[in-house]
Amino acid sequence: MTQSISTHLGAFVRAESGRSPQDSTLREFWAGLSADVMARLADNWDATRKRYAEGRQEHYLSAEFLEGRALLNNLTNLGLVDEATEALKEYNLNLSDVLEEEPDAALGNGGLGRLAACFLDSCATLNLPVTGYGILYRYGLFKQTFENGFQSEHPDAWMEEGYPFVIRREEEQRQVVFNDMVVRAVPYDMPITGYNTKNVGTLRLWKAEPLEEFDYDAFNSQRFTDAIVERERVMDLCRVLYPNDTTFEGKVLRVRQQYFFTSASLQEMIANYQAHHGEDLSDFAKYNCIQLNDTHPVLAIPELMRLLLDEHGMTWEDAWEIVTQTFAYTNHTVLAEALETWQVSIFERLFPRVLEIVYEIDRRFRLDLAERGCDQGKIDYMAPVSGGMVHMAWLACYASFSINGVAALHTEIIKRETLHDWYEIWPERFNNKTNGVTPRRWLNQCNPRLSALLTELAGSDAWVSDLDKLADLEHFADDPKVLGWITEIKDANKADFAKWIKNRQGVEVDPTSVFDVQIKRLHEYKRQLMNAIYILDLYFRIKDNPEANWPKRTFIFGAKSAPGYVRAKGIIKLINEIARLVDNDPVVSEILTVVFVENYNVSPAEHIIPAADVSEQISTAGKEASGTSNMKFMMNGALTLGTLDGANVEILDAVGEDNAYIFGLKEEELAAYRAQYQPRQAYETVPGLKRVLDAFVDGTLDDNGTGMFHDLLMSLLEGTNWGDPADVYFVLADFPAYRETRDRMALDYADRDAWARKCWINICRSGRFSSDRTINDYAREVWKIQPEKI
Ligand code: GPU
Repeated sequence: MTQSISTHLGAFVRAESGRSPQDSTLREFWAGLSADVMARLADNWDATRKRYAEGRQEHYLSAEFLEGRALLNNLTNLGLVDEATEALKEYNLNLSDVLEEEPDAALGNGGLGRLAACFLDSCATLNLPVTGYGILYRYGLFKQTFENGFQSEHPDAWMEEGYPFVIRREEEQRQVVFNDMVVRAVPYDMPITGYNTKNVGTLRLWKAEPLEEFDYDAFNSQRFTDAIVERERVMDLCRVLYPNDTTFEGKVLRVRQQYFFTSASLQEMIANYQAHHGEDLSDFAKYNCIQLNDTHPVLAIPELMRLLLDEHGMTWEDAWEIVTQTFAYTNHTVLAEALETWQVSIFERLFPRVLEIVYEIDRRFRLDLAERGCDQGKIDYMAPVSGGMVHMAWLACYASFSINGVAALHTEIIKRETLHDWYEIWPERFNNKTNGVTPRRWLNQCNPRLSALLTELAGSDAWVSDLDKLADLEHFADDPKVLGWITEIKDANKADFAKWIKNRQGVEVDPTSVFDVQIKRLHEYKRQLMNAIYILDLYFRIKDNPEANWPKRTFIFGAKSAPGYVRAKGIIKLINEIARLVDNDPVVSEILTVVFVENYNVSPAEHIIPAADVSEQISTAGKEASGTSNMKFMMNGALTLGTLDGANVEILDAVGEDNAYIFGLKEEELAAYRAQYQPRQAYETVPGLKRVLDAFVDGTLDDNGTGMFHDLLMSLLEGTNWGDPADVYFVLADFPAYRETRDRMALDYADRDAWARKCWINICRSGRFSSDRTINDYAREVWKIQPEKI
């Protein structure tokens, strides 16, 4: 199709609305325009799929893909933004209004799911034969509202009104067999377009459906409920994304989900192999590589064994050889509470044959280690099955040829601690792949002003698919004219944000204030609480001395808490109460504003990040495996205020100490610090701290009688009765350094040229944090795949 969008838009909209375009809604225009885009990419998509099916491929298995919106991404990749803008003008519509109609595909919790989405974007752009496999959740991550400052959760029926970017492929369905049910796995494919390429990759999301639509016998004999009960039991499987980020919950439905999508995906890989390379599966690993995105898809390991043994008649030795050459495992956290361990009894109930295979892997593992001279204690610790539990990470480490962490520091920690015993035996399996983010969505699309400047200065848009090119622009850091433009662009982005948030939440923010942002899941280790304590302390300092020359600041938060994570919910309420306290104070509200963006998600992030001045990356050293918002901020010219944790370490290495604000205890200092740490002493002696913490409970802030704020205070001062020490995450220990650094940063902002210079250096040195760099590293060092340009 080479005709312009305006030729067909009316017809596509009519097909959606059953009305004339003049009478159609914005939503119907969105659907119509999206349908046009799908029509335009169809042939290339098909050609790409066929091409990839023939050669060596990589399969990215992930329980989460946090895609966000698709239309602007696809319009940009197809070079259709201007045409779409013009076509909509004929109906007196704005492209941006139409784009805002699209729901976010929030099939992920946070960093891990968004990373998977960035990776697919890079694979498409780099023409790499990679397919993503996941689950078509009917309900994505819950929608968050604040009710009197408390988080409440609502279902996110993101595709209930129709979603044009997935195609149901009925004819490619599989069957997944559980002990107590057999389900159909129906694939829904989402096209993944790339920048400056015709290749279109695929995200395949499986949906569970009953074998028979309906039990007609039951229905005909008037037992209507019976007829639908079984159907609903199957549909339950894909109903909802588990809303936990970096915590494990041993729910039966969750393990069902994991087995469901891994089994369906493997069956397809085998069928595809046989269609192209013959019945004999000996060369399976020559043509297929599978990346396990954390342990969520690790059931693929015993399931591939089962398929090779039981369905394809292979010997154990041959099957194991294939399995151990196929899988690569990425670890995304060192937090103990995230490690998935399933009760043997659950496996027994759902898939006894898979359990049998896991036991056999375990038996051979134990023999293997005994032969290597390991003692019984070590063998018991490392074994895939122990204490009535299946340890998914241990299984992954034993069967995978590659084990990687997601930032240099993180990889060192898993080698030294989390996975040390495996590292001792198989050091060659371990490697680092520092995360990255796609510069298409996170710079080119979300920050058109800055992108236009980069393209103009560079003389082309080649940087969009080769972010290292920005390094050539660094010399403009000494050009006062360019520094002026950088400041103007940031100010315009901040004015846009102010309009957006006013419209969304009714909050007024001053675009001339410093925009200081922390957006990420709510977790104690990420230390939103330390940020809140700073703001409350600043509030009191301003009250003490209102005449001093306080820089104007806007503190922006975005965060969802897992619904069952009570303390995280307490922190949300606390921040909302501080926002209210500040807002109600006639003096302080002239200087400070606190905004908690409701229902933080991918598309809000696209409004927030281009407007940020300060990027809060303040996790306890050693706890944030990588972080990825830190990279998005850097690319958009926000300066990092951070600890030496995760990828912050590498950001600092890239930009140098003059261009980042680093503070706090280092990972290697924490153990010794803990031995003598007395949070109560900090509370008594650090100036201002007692006043702030007392305000949690003395009536200054109101938790509506829930006791939440008291619990927060106790977590800092007393520890908990289940054995955690006080202030596990060193909030009070790092607070003085944080306050000093953050104060200094706010003052530095006044010199806009000096500030802009730092921003520019951050932007120009962000090349290594493009997910293109990450994916090229995986492709070369782990997946051993080559570009296949159609
Ligand atoms: N991460 Br495990 C998640 O978002 N969810 C998880 O379940 C696990 C890890 C995050 C890490 O916390 C973050 O540091 C990292 O940048 C991200 O994965 C991608 O690797």
